[in-house]
Amino acid sequence: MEQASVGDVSGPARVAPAGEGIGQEELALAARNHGLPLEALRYEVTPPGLHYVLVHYDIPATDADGWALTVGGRVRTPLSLDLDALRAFPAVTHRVTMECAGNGRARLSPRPVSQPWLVEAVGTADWTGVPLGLVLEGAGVRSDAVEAVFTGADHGVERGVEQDYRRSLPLPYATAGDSGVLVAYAMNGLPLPPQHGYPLRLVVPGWYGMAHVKWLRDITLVDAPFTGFQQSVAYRYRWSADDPDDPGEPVTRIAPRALMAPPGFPDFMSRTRVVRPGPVRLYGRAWSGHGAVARVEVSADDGLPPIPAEVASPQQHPWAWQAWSCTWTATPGRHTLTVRATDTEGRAQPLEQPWNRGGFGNNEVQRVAVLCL
Ligand SMILES: Nc1nc2c(c(=O)[nH]1)N[C@H]1C(S)=C(S)[C@@H](COP(=O)(O)O)O[C@H]1N2
Ligand SMILES: [Mo]
Repeated sequence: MEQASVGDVSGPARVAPAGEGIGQEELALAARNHGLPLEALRYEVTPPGLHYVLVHYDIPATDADGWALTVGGRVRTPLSLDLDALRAFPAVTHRVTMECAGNGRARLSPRPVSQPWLVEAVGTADWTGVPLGLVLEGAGVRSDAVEAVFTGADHGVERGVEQDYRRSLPLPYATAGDSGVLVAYAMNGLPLPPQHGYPLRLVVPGWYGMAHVKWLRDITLVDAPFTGFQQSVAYRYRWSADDPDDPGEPVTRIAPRALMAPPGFPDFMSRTRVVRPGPVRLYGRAWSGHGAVARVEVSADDGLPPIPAEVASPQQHPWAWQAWSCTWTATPGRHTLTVRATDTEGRAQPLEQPWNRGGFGNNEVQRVAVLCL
């Protein structure tokens, strides 16, 4: 009998040729991994079940009883911490906006074939847990440690590589108090739901979702940069379509984005918004992993000057999205509303797609089709 291998069911990454629509495999992923219904932008903290979800493999069977987080590698004292041991540390809560690095991928042309997000892979939660620095302090980080590698309890195969989901963060960034990295055991004051990492996950404020390792079971400190699949193969910006040797640049922090809660009411199928003439309050949320959002502008039609929006102060929650709002006077006809965020570092959302082979960080401005009756 011929030997079977995981490569038989797990092909290489590919970009859809022109004209190839979203296929069955992408549909299957989209049905598992849901986004934030955009009307839920009305909530500062995303209600349970409306936060986006992304799971590469399966949600693993995990049980808080008997769960142990092991800490090892380049440490003086390897640890095995159960949930009670973690809850004995002083608890910290951070409000964090999390976004999938693949958000916007399905709007790219040509389209990288993967989870086909449009713009909705985002959510905000209050995460409670232990600062990573405190956990590692207990283990005693050796001076030759350069990175911490985080392993989840889920297992799968991806592009022919069988693996546990695993990502790393550089030291000392990972343990610095002001980076806000948490080993979290609660979401919005309750134990983590299964799909969000029960019983433990990493939270890395300001970074795209792939860094926030769920079902966290092990932290290993290493003396050389980690080169696992999710670090060196996946989650790289590769700007050229066809250079197979391009190592790419790592995907890290979240690029700025503003989203609008859809105004008026929708058509069931086309999702086109319908409004009546007169003042329409437009509102939504905006965020950036590089700092606060300084400015949000809405333009109601090409050629008209943009409407500046009021943007809420980020003061209390520096890692959470900021509410914005403005008033638009709708006139009969078809309109395209465009919303654009600029952060305090001067990064503005592009008007055209920042294409890359994995379809990461596509923060091209949102455009909302509206019919005014
Ligand atoms: N163990 C594990 N952690 C993971 C993932 C995963 O598949 N396995 N997916 C990552 C990705 S790509 C994203 S975008 C976020 C999604 O987190 P959420 O489902 O809680 O929104 O989890 C990250 N952490
Ligand atoms: Mo993601």
